[in-house]
Amino acid sequence: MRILFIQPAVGHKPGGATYPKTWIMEPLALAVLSALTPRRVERLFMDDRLGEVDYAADADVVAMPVECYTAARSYEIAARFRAKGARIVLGGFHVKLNEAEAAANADAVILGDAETTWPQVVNDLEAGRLASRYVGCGGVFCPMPDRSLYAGRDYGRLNLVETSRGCSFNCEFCSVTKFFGRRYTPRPLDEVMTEVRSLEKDIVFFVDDNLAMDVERLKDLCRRMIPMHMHWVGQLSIHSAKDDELLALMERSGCAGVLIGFESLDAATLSDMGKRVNSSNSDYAAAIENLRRHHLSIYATFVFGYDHDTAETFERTFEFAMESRFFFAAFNHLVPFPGTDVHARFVREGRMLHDRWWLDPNVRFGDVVFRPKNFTPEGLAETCRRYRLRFYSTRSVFRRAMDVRANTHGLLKAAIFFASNFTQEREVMRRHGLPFGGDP
Ligand code: B12
Ligand code: SF4
Repeated sequence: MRILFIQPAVGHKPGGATYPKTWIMEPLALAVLSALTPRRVERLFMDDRLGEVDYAADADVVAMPVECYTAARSYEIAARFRAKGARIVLGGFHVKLNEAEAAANADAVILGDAETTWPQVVNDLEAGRLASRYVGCGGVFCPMPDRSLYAGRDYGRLNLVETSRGCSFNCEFCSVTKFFGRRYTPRPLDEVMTEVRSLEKDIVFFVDDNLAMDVERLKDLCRRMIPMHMHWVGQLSIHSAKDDELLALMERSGCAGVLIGFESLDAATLSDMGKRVNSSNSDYAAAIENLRRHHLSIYATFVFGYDHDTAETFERTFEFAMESRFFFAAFNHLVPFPGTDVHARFVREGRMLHDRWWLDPNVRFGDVVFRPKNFTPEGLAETCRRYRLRFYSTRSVFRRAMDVRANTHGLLKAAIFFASNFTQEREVMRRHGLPFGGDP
């Protein structure tokens, strides 16, 4: 049996435009699937983001991870291979949260993790008795993802590693708690470190939804990372920035920077978002100062389009982002992902502009798909785009570079700061208007 693993893109702009480079990282879910596949099965791998889908390939089975933004493209690829007789197996966030839709485009859907489902799927495929749905029960991590899958492809300097899954907060716009339930599953740190020791690259992206869900465990991870002399980045919530022992350990263990969802400066908006962890840790300035003291760069993300947001909210947030000298900042508009509470609310309130916007050929990446209160949808989308470009303008990059402690501390960090910030303007334009689906 021959299985073809495909990492789908969001879509492709016509005319051979380059896919957003910062979105192209190792597809970890596929390395997990590959590791769980018995060696007797032949494995092929293509990454659509690198323009690699070859519809002439001979495969018995095509397996793809599906996110909301990649759903249209995944279904398009599935249909082409299905027409040739291949069996289609789909898994990932979007599949669990939109089972009926995914099932209509597949022979089997996997709801949840691969670790407790995929070995059975492969057995059933070989025996010719594939079921239409498999439900993962969670709690298990693949001990060693098969990174040989990535051979011959340049995925840049980061290795992606999981140390836990899920988050017990429940923000209104987030898919994570809908996928995992409000369940946080830590992975044994011995297993994490065995994987880290096996890596060929020296920068690790810990992809956990919230690395600081268990602060004592994160300290333990840091202690184990110190002798590795590697660099790492990760995402965590703001409450962790109060813990000086943690920040000192993060610095010593090679943490270069963290992504923090600040989301909003407005208490009423944080309350609407259900972002309680931020509401109860509202001294952002103190948190930022603590992180900078430990030379930790900050990638701050903000969400705009909630009912209290106005044009003034953007200006105030921009000024805050500049004063805080963030390494990166994301000016995102609210996206009602299907399955989330905000999507259900907007449907109830009659504010969605499209039914299944993620499959609508008239919608592009960057479009606002609901009716905001104080903006037109186009106005909100355009304002986000304007502020992204302003944040990555040359003037802004030099102003933010002046934060020597966090952004340009040491030659290597300074080089990374300038190189990555100066390419962001182009990245913003590459993402903007990207269609959902379409061959390169
Ligand atoms: C790392 C990451 C990224 C990286 C990309 C990494 C890469 N490979 O290129 C970066 C930072 C570039 C990124 C970008 C974006 N991301 Co992102 N990302 C993640 C994150 C944090 C981890 C993903 C990961 O590697 N997990 C580890 C693997 C092992 O887990 P997994 O993918 O869930 O797979 C397991 C199961 O789901 C299942 N499974 C998955 N696929 C399949 C397929 C089959 C056949 C089977 C059997 C099983 C199976 O088995 C796996 C092992 O158990 C997730 C959050 C999360 N918890 O997953 C968000 C997440 C996937 N991203 C999200 C979003 C929105 C984006 C962006 C749109 C953000 C933006 N505005 O720019 C872009 C889109 C990029 C794109 N699609 O091209 C959302 C998707 C929401 C949704 N409903 O679809 C998530 C869920 C975050 C969130 N809080 O909502 N992202
Ligand atoms: S803290 Fe982050 S990962 Fe957790 S629910 Fe909120 S947005 Fe999602």
